[in-house]
Amino acid sequence: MPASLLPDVHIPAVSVYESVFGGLSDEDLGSVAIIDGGSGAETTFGELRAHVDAIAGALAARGVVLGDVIGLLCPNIPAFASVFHGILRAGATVTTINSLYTAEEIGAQLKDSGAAWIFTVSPLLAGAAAAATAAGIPAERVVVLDGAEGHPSLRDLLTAGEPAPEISFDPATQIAVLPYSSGTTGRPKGVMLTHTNLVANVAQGIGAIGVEKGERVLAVLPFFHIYGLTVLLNYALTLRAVLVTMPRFDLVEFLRITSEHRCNWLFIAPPIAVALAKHPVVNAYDLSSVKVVFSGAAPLNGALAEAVATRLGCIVAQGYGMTEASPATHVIPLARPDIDRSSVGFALPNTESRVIDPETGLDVVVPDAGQSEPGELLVRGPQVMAGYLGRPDETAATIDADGWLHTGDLATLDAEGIYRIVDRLKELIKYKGYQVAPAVLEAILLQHSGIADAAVVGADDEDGQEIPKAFVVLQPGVELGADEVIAFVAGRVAPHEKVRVVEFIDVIPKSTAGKILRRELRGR
Ligand code: AYL
Repeated sequence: MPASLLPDVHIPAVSVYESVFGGLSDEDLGSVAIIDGGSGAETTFGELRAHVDAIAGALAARGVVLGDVIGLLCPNIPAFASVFHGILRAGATVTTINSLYTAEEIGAQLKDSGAAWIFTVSPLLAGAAAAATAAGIPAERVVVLDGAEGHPSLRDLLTAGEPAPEISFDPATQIAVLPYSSGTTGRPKGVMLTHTNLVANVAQGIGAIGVEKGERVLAVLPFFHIYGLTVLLNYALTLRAVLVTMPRFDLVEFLRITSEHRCNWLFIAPPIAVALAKHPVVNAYDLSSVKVVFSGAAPLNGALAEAVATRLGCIVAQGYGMTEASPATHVIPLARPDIDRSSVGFALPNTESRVIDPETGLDVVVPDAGQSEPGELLVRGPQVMAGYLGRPDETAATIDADGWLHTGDLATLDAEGIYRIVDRLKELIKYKGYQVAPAVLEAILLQHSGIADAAVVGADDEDGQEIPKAFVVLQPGVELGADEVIAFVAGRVAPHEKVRVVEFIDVIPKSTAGKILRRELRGR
């Protein structure tokens, strides 16, 4: 059953700027687009668009041209929106960088993407500057939004007084963003998402769940990740909702901001659902404004979803997707409260979807009642990436000749057209909804002189959330504790990539071709 059951929507052939800001009415211009959750400072749509135009003008005047790549390393603050859209407006491509990354990780992304500039904030400048130096980016192209000696600031760009350039390009082929994802295997790769990919995913989302004009949307999920980027920065702003930004997750601050700013939509990842369902402090806040809690990025347990819905008296919905699909491909539509919350609902409008037997490549048989056998989920649609930057082989291994994106996730399908994600074929681990690439951690573990071999897989913590677990084979005669292994890795990676549990074993199970048998390790 490949075609979506939801009616197709029109996908405009326009740039992201045109799609988000093109149709602003006079009334929209004066209404609030973003509230800084910490300070309460407000930015109207008119101010936001003026900032976007000014940044585009300043960049063009400084030599930025169509197709240049610019790094953006910044937590969720209102200026992120101005900078992100300003760069796109100048015809350049944004490579969004995880703000928890180490200097080495930032440098690797800047180099791989060929970034010519980076935008950051002063608390992240040390890492950004080291990375920029490693990537050959001079200080005058390291913009520090809140200002720093020797660097341009946001104020400098906003007051440059240069008009936005007249840039024309084909939105179907022009790359808008280059987020990094490890996909089904290996290290993070640049995911080439075109303007049309992003515009399509917003239109498809509107065809399934509708945030209404003026509703308040809590923006705690990072804008640098494709979830925050598409659902918050593009989808919510296109619908003229109000983004309430939070630079980092802290439960009490999350509850305070939700309650004080009367937020209506909470877009979250499953670990926040655990806190909303279980933590006693939730009772101390008035969360009556919350209409929908929408979870994505990792599996949501059905009982957990029910517990959140009951405690908050709201709708809980779930979406599924991946960076390579801009990201959304499946969703539980708002109008279907009857659908099991542990499912990911239907394929989005304009999205074809299949479940195939990974051995035979044939579509699974969908029974009249109950679920099909699990198989690999394939999707095809206008939101699927153009490919991985500079990696034709990895692209071909992920998107087949007929345009189907092989997700590396195992799903079931029922006769009603509802999909359930039941497991993962690929090696990727999700920690709090963030990607953790086992290949990166395994390479670090092997740098330790006492470690002979290592494999990293996902394990469950006591709340049923996934955590990275390392299986380690020691060199003969070496004594090493789990804590030492954990500390060794922690000193070399971003906080979300830490190994959380270590098990020592005699040998890492491998196939005859030398591939780690991850399922076997996960099953232990
Ligand atoms: P990436 N259930 C189970 N696994 C999921 C789910 C889900 N609802 N969503 C994402 N994943 C896993 O690139 C799955 O393994 O994008 C998938 O291949 O960081 C991988 O995470 C992709 O991870 C939305 C809002 C999707 C958010 C998202 C999350 C995109 C995460 C649709 O509407």
